[in-house]
Amino acid sequence: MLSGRVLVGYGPTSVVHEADDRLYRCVSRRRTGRAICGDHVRFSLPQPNEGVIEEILPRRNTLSRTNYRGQVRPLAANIDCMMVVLAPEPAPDPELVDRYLVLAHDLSVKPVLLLNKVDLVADGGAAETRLLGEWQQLGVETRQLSAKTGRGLDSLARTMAGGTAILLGQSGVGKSSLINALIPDLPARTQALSRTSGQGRHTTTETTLYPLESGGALMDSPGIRILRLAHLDPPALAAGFSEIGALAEHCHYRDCRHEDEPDCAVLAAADQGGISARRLASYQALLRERKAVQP
Ligand SMILES: Nc1nc2c(ncn2[C@@H]2O[C@H](COP(=O)(O)OP(=O)(O)OP(=O)(O)O)[C@@H](O)[C@H]2O)c(=O)[nH]1
Ligand SMILES: [Mg+2]
Ligand SMILES: [Zn+2]
Repeated sequence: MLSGRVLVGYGPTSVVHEADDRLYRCVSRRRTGRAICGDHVRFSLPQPNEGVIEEILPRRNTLSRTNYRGQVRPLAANIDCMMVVLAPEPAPDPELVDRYLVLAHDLSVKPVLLLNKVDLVADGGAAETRLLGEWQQLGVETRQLSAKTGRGLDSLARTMAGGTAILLGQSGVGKSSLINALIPDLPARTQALSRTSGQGRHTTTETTLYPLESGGALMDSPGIRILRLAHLDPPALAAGFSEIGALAEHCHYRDCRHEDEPDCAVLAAADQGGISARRLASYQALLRERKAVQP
């Protein structure tokens, strides 16, 4: 029996990186379920070029989202750090970032916000810095970098050593460009992936893991516009907005929804600028969405 880590899954087929650095195409069995990017697996090799996954080792965590039909879709497993990438172009979607932070909190994974393409901001990025400031105040680590000029990449590589980090964010923010800048032999690795999977040219339509020499790993993921979190229950959603939770204790009603109730400490704070009204709107949108799916 061999063991390794799943680099990418295409339905029942996956590419596994074995301990001695070889790649194998493997199929999952109904009994074990489908292996996903980041899984640690044990597999047998009944034929030289096709393995069979015999066991998926218990997942430390699973990053999932709800699809448009309300089904939970696992994207990747065994993650230590969620790197949410934003850029001056395409324009940031702050609500999407709030949602990633909810997910990170739920998985007990450290979030880091990466502002990429800082080479494009002429005025030192006043608008972007203001935007990042909102999350910084909540204790979220933020970094400014450029895949194009290399700014900030050395220190990013040092933070990643050891763990598994996933790059997430809208399409076009530069996730794949960052991977390309951080992994010098990326073209060769992509070719090896395509050769092994037999899926033709490898693209970033599937979340893909790249092992790092430091022992850690970096995952690239396809860009998304909407992050649905209908699989998280209201307490899990609330936990992602700690500044709201702290104030909710002072609301008149214990089950206050912070919408139009009298003596609501959260609404009062949002009015006076004590908390971000934008974040409160993000939270309420999540609750509404959840109600629409599971009334
Ligand atoms: N100026 C500048 N352009 C960048 C930088 N990083 C990426 N780009 C450009 O932004 C565009 C999108 O980059 P990608 O790396 O494909 O973006 P992505 O996040 O992987 O997009 P998806 O795979 O669609 O989710 C490309 O044209 C890159 O050349 C940067 O730091 N500065
Ligand atoms: Mg990409
Ligand atoms: Zn309230």
